[in-house]
Amino acid sequence: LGVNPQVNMFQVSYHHNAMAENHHFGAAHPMKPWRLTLTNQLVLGYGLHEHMDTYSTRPANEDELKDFHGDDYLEFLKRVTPHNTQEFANDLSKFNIGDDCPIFDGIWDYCSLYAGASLDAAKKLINHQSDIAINWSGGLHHAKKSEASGFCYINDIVLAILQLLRYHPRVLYIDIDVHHGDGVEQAFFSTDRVMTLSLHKYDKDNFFPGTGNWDDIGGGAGKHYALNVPLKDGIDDESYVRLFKQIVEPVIEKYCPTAVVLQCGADSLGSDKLGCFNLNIKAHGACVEFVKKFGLPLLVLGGGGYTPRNVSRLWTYETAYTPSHIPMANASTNTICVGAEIEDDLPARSPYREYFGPDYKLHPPLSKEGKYENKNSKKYLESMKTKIMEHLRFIDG
Ligand code: VJV
Ligand code: CA
Ligand code: ZN
Repeated sequence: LGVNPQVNMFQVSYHHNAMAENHHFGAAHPMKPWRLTLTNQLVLGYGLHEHMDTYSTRPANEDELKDFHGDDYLEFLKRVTPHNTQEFANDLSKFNIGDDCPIFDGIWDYCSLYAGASLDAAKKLINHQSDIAINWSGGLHHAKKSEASGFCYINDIVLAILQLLRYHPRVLYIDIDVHHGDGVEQAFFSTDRVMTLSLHKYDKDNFFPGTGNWDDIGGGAGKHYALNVPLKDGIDDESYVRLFKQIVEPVIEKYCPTAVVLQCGADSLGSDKLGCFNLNIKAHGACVEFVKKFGLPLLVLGGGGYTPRNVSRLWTYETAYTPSHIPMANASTNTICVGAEIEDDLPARSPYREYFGPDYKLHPPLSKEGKYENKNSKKYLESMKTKIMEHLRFIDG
């Protein structure tokens, strides 16, 4: 592990609580909170905690959650258990409880912990106690005011942005999860104080949540302040990173955000159990690095990611990469958040090493030739970029 403190210009805070990881959505459910245990073990295994301020997070309290969520919905989440679910029969459909969002043991603790972590992280940025704040347990972008959706119950992102808005005039939200960041977009649909940008697989009828086409742009005072980049199956490293940079740079230059929230859903990686893109870890990380280099207060959140070994590889790499300011050409290998260069060989002594075989590498090839052919032509991607540029003409920073 090579860390050069001279080039480590960013103070990074890492918000973590092992309690959140011990929850189970159900045996066969794709959302597996223990992917966070795997991530934290790798982060510790590489010694990255020595280069960050690590905080054990506390649960958010009900008043904090009420900043966005409905009282009756919160009351329901607080009281419902797998054993008393029958008593809440009328509420289940109202709050969209079902296969995607089941009731499981400790659901309230789980939700309040990941939300508390995002709120703590936002407050570190507000107080200038950190430049980059990381919460891998957050990023649950589908939750609505009074409705669970897509494995998300409490929208920690909306809550964190509401905190940032107390001190920051303009917040930019960027979402690289393979799914549309619909809950965050909806919450800030009609304000120009938050710009939301989501890149995602879009197929109205066959891919969740079916929203986020290019003509979905916000409304009222927020018209042109919601941006969506609908993509097709199989997008590769080069096209994704190029498109991301081509869009994010002018967005930041035009909108002039004073803080940025980045949802780093790992289901946009190749070989994800639910995803359909073809990205490798370095390409996903290059997007995080690109955002980091603007030097704005940055809240880094998790999100989707359904192949736990790759989720943990990615978020470890992005943790390492988050505090450096080393120009890419000079960085000999891999450094995103803390500016630490971490080896491709995974730490030798790790309690979960068996999950990473047979290669035991940080960067196994994830893009599978033929699995998802790249259906995004150069021409299509160019046209999506052009559409975004047209909306940006309406923005005055
Ligand atoms: O596609 C859907 C909705 C259905 C109805 C419910 N059935 C279970 C699945 C089809 C139309 N939901 C998506 C939700 C994706 C949420 C992504 C969340 C994030 O990454 O953006 C942020 C954290 C979906 N895709 C796959 C599944 N649900 C799925 C759910 C299961 C399952 C297998 C697949 C739930 C339980 C079990 N297996 C046992
Ligand atoms: Ca997205
Ligand atoms: Zn997702």
